[in-house]
Amino acid sequence: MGRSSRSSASSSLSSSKWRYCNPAYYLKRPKRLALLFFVFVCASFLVWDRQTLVREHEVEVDKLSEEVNQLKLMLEELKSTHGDEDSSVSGKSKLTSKVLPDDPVDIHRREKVKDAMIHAWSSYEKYAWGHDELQPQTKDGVDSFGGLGATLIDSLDTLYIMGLDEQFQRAREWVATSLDFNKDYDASVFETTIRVVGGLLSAYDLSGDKVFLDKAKDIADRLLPAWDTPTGIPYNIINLENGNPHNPGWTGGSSILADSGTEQLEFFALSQRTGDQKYHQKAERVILELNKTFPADGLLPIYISPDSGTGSSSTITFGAMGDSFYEYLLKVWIQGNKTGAVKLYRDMWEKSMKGLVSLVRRSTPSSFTYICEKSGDWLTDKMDELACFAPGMLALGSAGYEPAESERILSLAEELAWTCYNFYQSTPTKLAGENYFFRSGEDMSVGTSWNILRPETVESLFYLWRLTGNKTYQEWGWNIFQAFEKNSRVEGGYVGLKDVNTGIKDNMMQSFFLAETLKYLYLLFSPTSVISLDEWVFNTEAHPLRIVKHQDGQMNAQTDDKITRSRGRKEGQW
Ligand code: DMJ
Repeated sequence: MGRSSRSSASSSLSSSKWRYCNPAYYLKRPKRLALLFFVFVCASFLVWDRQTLVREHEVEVDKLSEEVNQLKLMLEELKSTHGDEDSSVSGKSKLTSKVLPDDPVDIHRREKVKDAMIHAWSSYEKYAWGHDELQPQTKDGVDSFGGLGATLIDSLDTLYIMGLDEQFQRAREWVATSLDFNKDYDASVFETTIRVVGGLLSAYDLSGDKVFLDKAKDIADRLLPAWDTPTGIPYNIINLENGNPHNPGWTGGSSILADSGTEQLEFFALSQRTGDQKYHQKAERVILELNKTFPADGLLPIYISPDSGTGSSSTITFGAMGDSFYEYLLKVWIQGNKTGAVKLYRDMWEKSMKGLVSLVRRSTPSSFTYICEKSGDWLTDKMDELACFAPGMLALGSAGYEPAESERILSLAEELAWTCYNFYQSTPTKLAGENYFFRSGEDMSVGTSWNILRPETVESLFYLWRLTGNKTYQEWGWNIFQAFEKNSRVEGGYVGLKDVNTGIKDNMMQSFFLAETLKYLYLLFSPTSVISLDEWVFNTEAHPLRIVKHQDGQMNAQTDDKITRSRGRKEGQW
């Protein structure tokens, strides 16, 4: 092909490329014009549609960010009114009564306490499931309370409060399917009431699950024959299968004061929740009987005759065998909404506090305040760690006095708490012994030197912190917790110490370590709205029982339905 023919072919190709831009091309071809128009309309619609969508999204995004801002403001407002709450506590909102803000240190500390609970509980699950208590060194279970799953029941509410839901559910299943009270076992009426009845009622109040109430009723019914005595003051031991009651041989036939006067909270609560008054009547009769001969100083000896209702010449103490009788006088008054119906309890308690004040002495040289024990007219300068519940009790009851007295009682509570804290600080392990002697010029010296993971001091620190807002009590509690971590934590759980001076360990994880010690420590670092003291009263094993608000302010039995409504679980409250 020659040069001229190649050039004419290329010019015709180029003209065919540009012909689509020439309007005349389309005028001659109407179908193509229509197609072009259609493509143009579609493209324009697409662009318009995208732009509208973008505009709509922008409006939506603006609206949402405005809502986010409003929610942030509401959250801030809620935080400043109620204190910030850790949703991991249970994933539920809680009633609030006091304004004490949460802070990062508290959050960190309660997580550490929760870790401790997880360690204690999972060790129990692994090595002692269904038994009363775990022996962490030998990694096995022991049935110290007749095989009623004491640790499991004692732990229910702690698990619930800490938001350990899976663990709680596993324990709930065991209660529903394996807990059997029909045992040929001579049980302590006191221990069974405070741990088992109290633990089940608390689990019921928190979860609303009726299985706990049914079981509480079952065991309480088995305990009831213990009150069938001439005075209504109970025998302290009963066979769970055949209902035969008796007192321990070593009391010489007497009933023990604390064992006989520490069932009122649980039995009153049970009557309220079942509508059956019999529990209330049995427990109240004890107090009415003791009130007949109640002395002006409100102090009773630890041995009481169930036949005559009078005390024998035995020790008066706020420690072992006396302690929780005094505690329950105050707490029944709180449980009963502080009304006329329960005024007797407050009056008796105030008398007893006069008695307590008469037993108070100060050590030399450091002026530690302590509560003596009394035998006849003789005072012994000895105080049990068990009596360290008293600072908390005094603080809790101080509000019912006129202002000047209230201040005096609160300040006594604070002095006693300082002494109890020093029971811990004065030993090489920083854990308290079982009791202390105060000798002139020597301040405190440990007597019985074991530590069995008891809760009383941290219990008092919890009340004092709640009621005064003084963070010093949290610091003291944290120091005690660290000493437990250092000395008592072992691979298989937590153990007590045979001797707080040497740190030699024992082989027992007491159920009250999970029920009380860890619970009070956790609450010490939680917002005050978590188990508010306006809504709950703790039994002596630290099981919170909901205070039922009565319309008429009376302590009458309520139906289950009324309780459920007053519990307010539907609103997700505690
Ligand atoms: C618990 O069982 C109760 O707190 C009781 O009132 C006293 N003893 C233990 C804890 O130390």
